[in-house]
Amino acid sequence: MKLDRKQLLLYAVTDRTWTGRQSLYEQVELALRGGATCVQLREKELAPEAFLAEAKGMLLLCRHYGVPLIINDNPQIARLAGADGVHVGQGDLSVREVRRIAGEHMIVGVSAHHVAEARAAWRDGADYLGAGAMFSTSTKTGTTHLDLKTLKDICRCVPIPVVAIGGIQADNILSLAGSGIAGAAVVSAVFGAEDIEAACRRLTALARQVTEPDRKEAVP
Ligand code: TZP
Ligand code: MG
Repeated sequence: MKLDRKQLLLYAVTDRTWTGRQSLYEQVELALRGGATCVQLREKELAPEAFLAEAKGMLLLCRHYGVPLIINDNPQIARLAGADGVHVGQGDLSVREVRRIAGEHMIVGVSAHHVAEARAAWRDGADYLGAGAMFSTSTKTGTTHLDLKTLKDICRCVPIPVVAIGGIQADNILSLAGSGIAGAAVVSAVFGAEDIEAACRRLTALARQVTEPDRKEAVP
């Protein structure tokens, strides 16, 4: 599956913190019903067998909605599950190593925090970049703040699409308008929402305003 920048509009990154009343699978389905355009399965604690079984189930779900499934960090799981891509951070495997393990056809996303990292990731063959943290977040520790100018510079310095990440919510996403991003990657404002489907509807409409500045649309 080749990546289109439109598929990055609302990039839902999973987190089990808010499961219990609903399973992660049910939560992802609500996000997809609400318009999430990409799903990243981010599992930091799960044993490999459970991770693989979950990835296979999520892939069927994502296929049903015509949305790519990206696996965080783990190209082996991505290959075995038949997922569409892998996302790696600066301290993880290189793009080349990911493709060697998971296959040349894989979508590979790389986290970048400044122009030099962005250009290096693009030269290495990344298909898209994740840039952040744009706002304060309690979902991930040890993040560094990335200002709007740096986000713009990153978007301008590479020909591949960029998603912003980190603390993005309905009440701050519009401040990213004009930065050049293809979309927003969101964890807590999706999976921590009381009504995940409604939260995604709203975030998707707002993200369209950010990525298509001339668009006039009612936001639910
Ligand atoms: N990478 C940079 S910030 C972040 C990740 C995975 C966490 C984003 O989570 P949230 O809840 O959308 O702030
Ligand atoms: Mg990582």
